[in-house]
Amino acid sequence: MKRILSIQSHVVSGYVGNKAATFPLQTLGYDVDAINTVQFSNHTGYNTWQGDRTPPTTVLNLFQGLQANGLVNYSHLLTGYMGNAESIEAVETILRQLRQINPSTFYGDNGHLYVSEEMIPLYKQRLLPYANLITPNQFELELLTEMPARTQAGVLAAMDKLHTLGVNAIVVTSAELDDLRPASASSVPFLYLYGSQRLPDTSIAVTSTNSGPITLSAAPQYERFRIGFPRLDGYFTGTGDLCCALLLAHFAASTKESLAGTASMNLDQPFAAPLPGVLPRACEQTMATMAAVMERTLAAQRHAGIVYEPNLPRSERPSELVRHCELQLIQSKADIEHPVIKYRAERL
Ligand code: PLP
Ligand code: PXL
Repeated sequence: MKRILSIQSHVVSGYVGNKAATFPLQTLGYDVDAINTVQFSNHTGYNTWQGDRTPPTTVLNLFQGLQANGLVNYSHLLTGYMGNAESIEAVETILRQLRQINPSTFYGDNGHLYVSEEMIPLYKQRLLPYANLITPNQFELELLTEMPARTQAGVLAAMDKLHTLGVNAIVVTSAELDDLRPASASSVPFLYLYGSQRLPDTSIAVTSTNSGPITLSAAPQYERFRIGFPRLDGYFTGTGDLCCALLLAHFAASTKESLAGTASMNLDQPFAAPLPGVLPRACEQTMATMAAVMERTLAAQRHAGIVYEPNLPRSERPSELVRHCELQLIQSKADIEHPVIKYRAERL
C-alpha cells in the first residue's frame, strides 16, 4: 500500500510544502491525499502574499470527513511546517487515529520550526516520540536539541539526543561544519547530509528452565553516515520539503526491497526493522534528485541574469528575483523517476 496523507502548506504559484511534495511522491507511485495547512498565493519569501491559514478545527473536520467514508487507511503521514500549537495537537490526534487503523503507519516530519520557538517543547513532547523519520536542517537540529551542531561531533551528539527522545531515523539534510571546511578559500565548500538510523533490536530471548524466558538486551545500535555534496550558490526555497518527501518515498521503497529476500518479511510492518544500508541508500537516491533539481534551478536563475549575493536578506529580495528561483520541479521528472547516484554515503 502506498497511500500518503500529507499535511503541509499550499501555494497557488510555486513549489513549497504540499506543492513541493505531491508531484515527486506521485511520480514515485504514491497516492497523495493533501490537507493544506495554509493556502497562500505564493511562498513567504516574496515581498507580499495573500491567503489564509486553515484553522486546525478545519484540518480535523477534513480528517473526520475522510474517516466517515472509510478513506483513512494510509501507509504514511507526512507533515511540514506547523504554524501554531493547535496544529501540532491536530496532527497528534490524526496520527493517533491513523495508528489505530494501521499500527505501522510511517510518520515523517520535516522539522520546520523556525516560526515560533515556544512550540518546540510541545512538538518534542507530542510528535517527536512517534516520528519514524525526521529531517531537520542544521539550524532546526540545534533548536530541537539545544546543542551546538557546528562540528561533525556536535551534529552526531545532537542526533543521539534526538534518538533518546524516541525518533528512529534522523536525517540532517544539510550541515556546514567548522571542522570540515575546504583547506583553501578558492575550493568549493561542501555541505554534508548526516543520517543516523536505529537498527533492529538485537536482544536475544534465552530460555531458562527455572524462571521462564529471560531477555538479554543489547544496547541500541545505530548506523551513522554522511554524504558530502558541493554547496550551490543560488537562492532556494522548498528544498527541505522536497528532500523530506523524496526521502520518505525512497526509504519505504528500499526498506521493502531489503526485506523482500528475508524470511521474516512482513510487508504490513515494513518499518519495524529497517536493515543496515537502507537509510544510506534512500539518502543517496534523494541527494541524486536534489542535486539535479537544484542544478536546474540554479541554471534558471543564471539564465534570468540573477547574481547570487550571499548576504542579501530573504526579506530584501525583490519578487522579480524570487520568481525566477522557484524549484524546477516539473522539469526534473526524469531525475525523480531515475535518480543517478552521484554522491555516496560514507559510514561513520
Ligand atoms: N536539502 C538539501 C539537499 C539542501 O541542499 C538544502 C539546502 O541547501 C536543504 C535541504 C535545506 O532546506 P531547508 O533549509 O529548506 O530545510
Ligand atoms: O518551504 C517552507 C515553506 C512552507 N510553507 C510556506 C512557505 C515556506 C517557505 O517560504 O512560505 C507557506
